[in-house]
Amino acid sequence: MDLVKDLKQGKRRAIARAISMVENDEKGSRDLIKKIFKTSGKSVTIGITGPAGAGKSTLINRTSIELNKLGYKTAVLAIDPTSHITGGAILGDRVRMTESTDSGTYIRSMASRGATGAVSMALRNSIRILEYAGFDPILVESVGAGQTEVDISKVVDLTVVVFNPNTGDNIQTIKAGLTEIGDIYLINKSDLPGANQLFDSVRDFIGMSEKNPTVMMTSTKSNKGIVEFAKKLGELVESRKKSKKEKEESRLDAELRDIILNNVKNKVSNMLDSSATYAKYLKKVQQKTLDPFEAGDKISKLLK
Ligand SMILES: Nc1nc2c(ncn2[C@@H]2O[C@H](COP(=O)(O)OP(=O)(O)O)[C@@H](O)[C@H]2O)c(=O)[nH]1
Ligand SMILES: [Mg+2]
Repeated sequence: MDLVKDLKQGKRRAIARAISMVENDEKGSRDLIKKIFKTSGKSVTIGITGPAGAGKSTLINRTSIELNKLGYKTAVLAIDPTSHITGGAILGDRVRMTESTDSGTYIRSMASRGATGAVSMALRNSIRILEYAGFDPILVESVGAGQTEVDISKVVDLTVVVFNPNTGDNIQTIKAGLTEIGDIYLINKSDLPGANQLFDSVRDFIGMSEKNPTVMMTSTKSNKGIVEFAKKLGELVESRKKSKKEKEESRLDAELRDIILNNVKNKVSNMLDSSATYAKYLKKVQQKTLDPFEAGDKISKLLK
């Protein structure tokens, strides 16, 4: 099987295989990236973020159908922080998202296990794989936005923050720095009471942001606002395409630094494991005859 050739043809099994490879940092995954890297960095990526249960998966399902009607070929990566605990969330997402799979969207759940660095590495490379397979834009679903979890806003070109009425802490969450990240703020579940009020509060608050983001209301239940949302996304995708090159350059800078720092960290860690000097200073710190700062400085100076 020629994985690269199959990927180029958009074969789903090849895409699934390739993403698993980069996700697990398997042997062969670096070789794969080497082969597909050259043409990468052109597809626009859209992060859809917000609290669990906000309706992100349902919304993405509907929106991707509308985007495809506009002529796009959409793929979805769902980063699921709960998947390693229950495994159920992945299935839930898959079930809800099958509809859009039928309409040509590729959907994949990714576990967010491991260090943050490992997640963003897997994410960057999964995006490259989907791009090579012909997808543009690529939607990334993640739980978060100022809460905890994975911060995808540094990896994607556009960020959509999803809120719901009736959850009480929304405005607090927005005030906690959210104005910085959103290009679109969506009040989803607009069929529920309190939606108009939340829309007004978000709009008032967002009004102070330099980015001048859009605030919209959607309901997947009563099928309102989805077409408008997809249209707005389409416009933003086109405008982001123009600045994609500079963005890609600064991302590659960040990625290369990440890789080097990680390599150096591992290297130094291995050195310390077998260093007699380190063992000697550690003993002194443990006996409290030397403080950790002084010991740390002394050891660091000896490292080459
Ligand atoms: N009332 C209402 N419920 C919705 C709407 N969109 C999604 N839901 C429901 O909200 C729950 C969570 O949806 P899901 O898409 O899994 O949210 P996610 O965790 O943000 O991905 C599901 O039970 C959906 O059926 C909506 O517009 N209105
Ligand atoms: Mg979801």
